[in-house]
Amino acid sequence: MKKETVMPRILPDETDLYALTDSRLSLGRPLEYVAEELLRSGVRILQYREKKFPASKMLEECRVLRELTNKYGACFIVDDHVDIAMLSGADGVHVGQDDLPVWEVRKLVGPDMIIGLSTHSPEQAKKAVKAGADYIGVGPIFPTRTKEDVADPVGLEYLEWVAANIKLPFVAIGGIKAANIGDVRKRGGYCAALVSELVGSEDIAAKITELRELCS
Ligand code: TZP
Ligand code: MG
Repeated sequence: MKKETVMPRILPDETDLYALTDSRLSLGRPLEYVAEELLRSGVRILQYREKKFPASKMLEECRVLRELTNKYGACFIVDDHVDIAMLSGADGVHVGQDDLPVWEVRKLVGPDMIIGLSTHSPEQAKKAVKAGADYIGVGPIFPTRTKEDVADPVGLEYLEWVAANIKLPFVAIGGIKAANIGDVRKRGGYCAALVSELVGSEDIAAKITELRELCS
């Protein structure tokens, strides 16, 4: 009989770095290479985030990332696309304020799949708890050029508020780099999500070591 692998359900309160993919910022390197560099350096949550690819290509890439994350025992999350998350066997899906509401996504994905929700204010964070999100994104903390139509930076104050008031696991995101990750940590952000600083780094393993040293 084929043995089923039961993947650990890793949430942002259990790990320090959350990496997101972005082919535009990966210095022309293939997705598999970038993902494997992140995973072998100890990233335990990897999110697939591509805004402009056809669905068929996204599904194909997500299946590759599902295999890779399984190999490293890491959690795999898909941005926006509930269907692709389900078809690729991802551990979770991450939605924004303008995507399908969390309670509707829950009807589709069932009780076990992780649902992450981006939030930009205390009101949205409180609503995320009621809606049944498993974790929230808190940001953008700093200005960023990675995301189109990005909300205004919320600053470290909102992060601090979430740390003090919200019981859900949360991840800080937006403009986080080696230069400011220490501030994020000091203001209550244990888990930091990064795009350009990780996938855009020439030496991803060295960047991860540097980020971790800055937080210790
Ligand atoms: N959500 C809020 S900001 C952001 C997302 C996906 C982009 C963060 O990218 P970077 O390069 O780490 O600033
Ligand atoms: Mg979205």
